[in-house]
Amino acid sequence: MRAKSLRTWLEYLQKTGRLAVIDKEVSLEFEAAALTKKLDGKQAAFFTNVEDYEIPLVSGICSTREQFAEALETDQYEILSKFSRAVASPVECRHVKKEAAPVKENIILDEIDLNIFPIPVHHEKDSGKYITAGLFIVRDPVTRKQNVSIHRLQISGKDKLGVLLLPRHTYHLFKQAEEEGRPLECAIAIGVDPVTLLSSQASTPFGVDELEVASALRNEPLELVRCETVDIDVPAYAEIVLEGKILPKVREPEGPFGEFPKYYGPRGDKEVVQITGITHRNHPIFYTIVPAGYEHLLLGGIPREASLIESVRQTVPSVKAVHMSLGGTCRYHAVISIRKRNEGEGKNTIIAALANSFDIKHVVVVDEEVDVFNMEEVEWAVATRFQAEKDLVVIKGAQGSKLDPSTDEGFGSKMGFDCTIPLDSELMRYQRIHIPGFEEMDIHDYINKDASGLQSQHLEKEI
Ligand SMILES: Cc1cc2nc3c(=O)[nH]c(=O)nc-3n(C[C@H](O)[C@H](O)[C@H](O)COP(=O)(O)O)c2cc1C
Ligand SMILES: [Mn+2]
Repeated sequence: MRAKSLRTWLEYLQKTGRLAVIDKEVSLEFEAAALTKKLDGKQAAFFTNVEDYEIPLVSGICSTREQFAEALETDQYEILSKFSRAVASPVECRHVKKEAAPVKENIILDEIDLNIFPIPVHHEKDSGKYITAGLFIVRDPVTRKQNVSIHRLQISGKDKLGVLLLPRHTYHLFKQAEEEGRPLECAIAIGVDPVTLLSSQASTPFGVDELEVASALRNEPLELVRCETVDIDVPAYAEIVLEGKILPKVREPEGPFGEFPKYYGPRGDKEVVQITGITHRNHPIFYTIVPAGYEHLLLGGIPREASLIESVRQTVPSVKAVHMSLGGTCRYHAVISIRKRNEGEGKNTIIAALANSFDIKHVVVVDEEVDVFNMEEVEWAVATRFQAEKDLVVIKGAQGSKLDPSTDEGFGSKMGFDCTIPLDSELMRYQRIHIPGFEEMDIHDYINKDASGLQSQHLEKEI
């Protein structure tokens, strides 16, 4: 299995020429982030020589849709159905003893100092160093089910993190604990395989353990081990685990921080995590996600697409494909193709998509033969199959993303483009031009093998 652990995945990337090893010394302040961004969508960046640190830093381990498909051992078009099946049928994880868990090779319970790890500063106006790629694991004390998500974590002290908890599952469990005056125990697993990483982003009902989604996706139970100082189970093959608790009734300044829409999230008083222990593998690798990079966008986008196609299917069963595009930050823009059977289904698709998530702002609906992943095709459909006065849907005054600066704290408009062809249109009108034989043709069968170029009699002047 390629994606058994971060290490096996990095080996796979290296074998296939997609791991850029950088031995030149790099600074943690901006330089590592800048280099990762230069390689975005092409290669992962593995920094062996981060200023003052022995520990290497890696970023961009999955920065294309194809790479996520490879990690899931499927193809680009099957990712969503595979992901949805795993969310619908999670599989229990397997608990292993400490001796069988590499993450226990080193255990630090005294003199905790997060600065032993090469933690970068990513963007110009960030408040400082941030851990961006930790799986944040907590447990529901009633059901004992765990919950997993990713939260940006500001280094606020040697053993203290500032955390942004948007109102979803972790926040809900923390508020319950805080109302009873209790801290909420947590563990932060850094450096896991890309499948487990993607599972953390699943949109599930409250009560589903995202690590069990990972087990389902891996076709084998994920191995977990109990923490040292908290009642939490963590992936046994994680590079690093930070153990701690979110403190009740404590809020401290956090931010600003460069976020996925390519703007800064503001500074404000946020919850605080007190670190109580650290465990890590021998020769650990520190992993960071550069915010707004393709890796970050796709991690959010793929699980959102899986949820979107399921909910559109309830209204329009003939939905074929969905794409939350990179330019729309993989959150705000959805392109959806359908096989239209009844007039008006294009509009129903828009309504269903906007109802799926408050983040979705603009929806483009196309017929099934338009490739939703090819944005030139999508633009062509908007250009030639859309008339604003009848095909445009605008909804004023709805809730959207608070991180979209064009909204009023999230309050704003939604819009849908119905680019489907009217069912009663005459055939030739929307007949795409086509060259017979084009699809089957392999251009290499035609071009001269020896690339000597034009014959001299065809040149203006002899060279
Ligand atoms: C790199 C990255 C950083 C994220 N940062 C935050 C964050 O700071 N705060 C937050 O609430 N969600 C953040 N998210 C989104 C949550 O992890 C995601 O919505 C998750 O599915 C929520 O899980 P839950 O439904 O179990 O609460 C981030 C996601 C990624 C991929
Ligand atoms: Mn959850």
